Amino acid sequence: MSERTISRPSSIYEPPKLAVEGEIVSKAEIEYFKEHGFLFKRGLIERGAVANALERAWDSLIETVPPSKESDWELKRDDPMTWRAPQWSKLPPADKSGPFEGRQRTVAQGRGVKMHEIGNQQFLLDLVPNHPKIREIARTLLADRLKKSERTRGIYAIFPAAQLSAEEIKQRLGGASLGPHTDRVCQQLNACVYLNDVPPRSGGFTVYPGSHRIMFQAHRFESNWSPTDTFGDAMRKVVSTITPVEFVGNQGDVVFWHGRTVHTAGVHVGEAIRWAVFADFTEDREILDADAHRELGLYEWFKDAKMFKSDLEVTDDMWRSWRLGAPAQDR
Ligand SMILES: O=C(O)CCC(=O)C(=O)O
Ligand SMILES: [Fe+2]
Repeated sequence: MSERTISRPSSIYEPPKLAVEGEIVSKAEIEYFKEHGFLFKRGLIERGAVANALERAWDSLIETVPPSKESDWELKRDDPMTWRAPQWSKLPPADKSGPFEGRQRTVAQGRGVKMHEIGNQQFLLDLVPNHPKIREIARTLLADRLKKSERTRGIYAIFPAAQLSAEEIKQRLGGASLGPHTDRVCQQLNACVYLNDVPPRSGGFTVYPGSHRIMFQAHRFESNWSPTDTFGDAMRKVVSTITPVEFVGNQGDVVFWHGRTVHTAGVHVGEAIRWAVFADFTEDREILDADAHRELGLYEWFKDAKMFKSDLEVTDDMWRSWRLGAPAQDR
């Protein structure tokens, strides 16, 4: 798809002051979300709760992702010097059938680790999709009646590289390491929660502002994966014309983004691990079952983004399914 189009370099996101004291999402924030496709909310989750989740993320990593026996690399959670250039053992392949079909329970590839299997644990459900503030924001933006959350996608870590040469750093800052894409299945509203502080150029989640409007029009249906034959061109247009923004943030900050937004893991030339939880929100509508997803080649067990049984055709009005702060009884 787009992976081969080289991205423009990302810039660090500078959040405008749009929040209004006492309002969970201000009118200005709703307008901003419509225009740009995302909303960055600082300090949404209490640091203590996030710090506990981060400890559990480490426990899980150490338990499920062993270092390669062929290398002398050792990982120590309290020693950041050991975090660079991880060398993992090969993890069990994805199941060929059954509930975990098609995707490894944990994926450890180079510097990226995606711990999907723990994504349905209660502490993660409580921390992210069921967190009162996060849920309230998702309800205000998308729909008063959201699908009950069954899981998050899990915890996604990006490890620091070995010492990079000046040339390698230059290339990465130039956009060479970015992998812009959109997600499939059923895309309405997503969230990325930082489990640790994420300084500049340290793997911060990165989005292409306004790309949701372009990519929305490159689908047949509003939310279900349904790319039209303009999809590739739309992607190339986004990646070649929009400067992506990287979210620098703190533990407990949250990025909400429209499901059609083009995004990527950010440039990482830093020294720390980027720890984040990704979650999906959809309206509470009738959905296809697991086998129907398999038949469509869209069985992604680690996402709470199931295809709607029937979806609306794309029109010029991309917001007709969205609440966008309207009174709940109007929907
Ligand atoms: O880890 C990240 O920052 C991005 C992950 C992502 O976009 C994905 O897994 O679809
Ligand atoms: Fe993605």
